[in-house]
Order: sequence, then structure tokens, then C-alpha cells
Amino acid sequence: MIPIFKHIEKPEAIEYFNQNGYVAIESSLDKVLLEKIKQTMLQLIDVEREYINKKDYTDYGFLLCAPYYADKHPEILEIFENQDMLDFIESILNKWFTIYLYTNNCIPPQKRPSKAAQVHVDVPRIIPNYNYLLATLILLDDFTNENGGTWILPNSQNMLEQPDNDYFYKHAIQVNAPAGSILYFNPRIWHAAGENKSPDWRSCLIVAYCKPWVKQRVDIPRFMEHIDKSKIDKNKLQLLGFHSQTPSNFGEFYGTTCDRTYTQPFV
Ligand SMILES: O=C(O)CCC(=O)C(=O)O
Repeated sequence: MIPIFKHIEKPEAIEYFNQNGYVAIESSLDKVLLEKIKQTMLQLIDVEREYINKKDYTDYGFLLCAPYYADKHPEILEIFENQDMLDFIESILNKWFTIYLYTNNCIPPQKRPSKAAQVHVDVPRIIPNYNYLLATLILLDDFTNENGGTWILPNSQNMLEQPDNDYFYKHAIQVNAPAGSILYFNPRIWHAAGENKSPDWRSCLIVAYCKPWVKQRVDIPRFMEHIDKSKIDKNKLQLLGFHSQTPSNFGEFYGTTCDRTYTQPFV
């Protein structure tokens, strides 16, 4: 069993993260909100499959950019009102971090997802003793051995070569934690989604955060072009990367604050 910290135990949780490359924390996210988001995700993965319309669609169960759907499903952005979660991320990445990627992984019953179930890291490069990215899984279901809780190889974030499967599954731990927990991990850690042998879906949100100068995995502001941003508060817009966009013309660099696209401190 992995320890599950509470938010008031932040110093201990940070120490555990620094030693092991991951930590699980019982979140203060609203359970009703998470259940609503889970239903939304399960519905949207089929909507997205229709859009993509590919026969060999190996990413089934993931959305490419969850905020794309925030006009019809504003609950998708409500998680970013949780100050406990944001404070923890700030402790790792410092102020002005942004979202690198916001997706999900919903594994159908009796399935091993094709890509995430391979032992992998989310980013290849290592900057010693420096966190420029942080991955989080927000559990929308209890994670168990039966339904495919994530496998993590503790303290493997500096391991250059991919461990073979025998070594990995001998030394890795499988995350068992209740719905609502958040698993924070260094995206350079070796990990794999488990196999869902249960009769139910196993779902989580995957939100990765980065320093604001890191290029987002997908361009979230452009993905959200069709959405009226006037109703989205400025803290959420900052997180989504709207205040750290690369200028594409002179006005966006030299113009007034409303014209400029990089308006947050240049950290
Ligand atoms: O869903 C999981 O358990 C892990 C997902 C994962 O490893 C990934 O998407 O990179």
C-alpha cells in the first residue's frame, strides 16, 4: 500500500515526493463534481472517437484537450478552483506554472489500454534537481489491483534506460487509492497503466503542469478559440496558458496590455 497524505501534511508529502518521485494526497475536490466530470469524460471519449474517425485509433479513452469541451461542460475547468491542489503544485513548480496537458484515461472493463499500459516515461529529458513539469492523476474511481491502478517504479526518475518488464513489475508498486485522491508524479518516472480486469470502467483525469516557458503539449488557447473567455476567471486563463502565449506579430509584443499575449511575469 502507498501512503496517502492529507493536505495539512504538505511538508511530509513534499519530502516523500522528493525521495520517491511521486506522492498520493487525499484531495479536497468535491466528490459530486468529480462524479459529474467522470460521466462527462465517458461521454466525450465517444464524441472524440467520432471526430477522429480512424480505424486504428489507439488513443481511445483519452481526450486530446479536455478544455476544448469547456463551453458545453464548464465543470471541466472547475477543478482549478481547488486551492489545496494548486498550492501543492506551486510548491513543486513555483508561481506562474501553466497547464502542459489536460486529458484523462478511461480504461474500459476487461481491457488493457494499448499505449499507456507500456512501461514508459512521459518526457524523455532529465534536468538534474530541477522540476519543470509535474504530472497529476485525479482518480475518478477507486484504483485497485483488479481495475488497473497505475504501476510506478519508485525513485526511477533519473533512470536513463527503460527497465525490462521483469525488473519493472518486480520492483514497481501498484497504486491502490480511493476516488478523489491525486497522484502527483515526476513525469520522468517509469510507470504504466494497469490492466482493467474488473467489470467496470477505470477512470482518471490526467493533468500535467509546466513552467510557463515550456511549450504546451497541445496549444490550449488555440484549442479554445471557439469559446467565449469573458466568463472564465483570470486565474484559470493564466493556468490554461492565455497569459504566456508566444507573440506572433509586433503588436502582440510591443502593444498595450490588451494586445500583448505574454503578460504574466517572465520567470
Ligand atoms: O492511467 C494510468 O494509470 C496512467 C496513464 C499514463 O501513464 C499516461 O497516460 O501516460
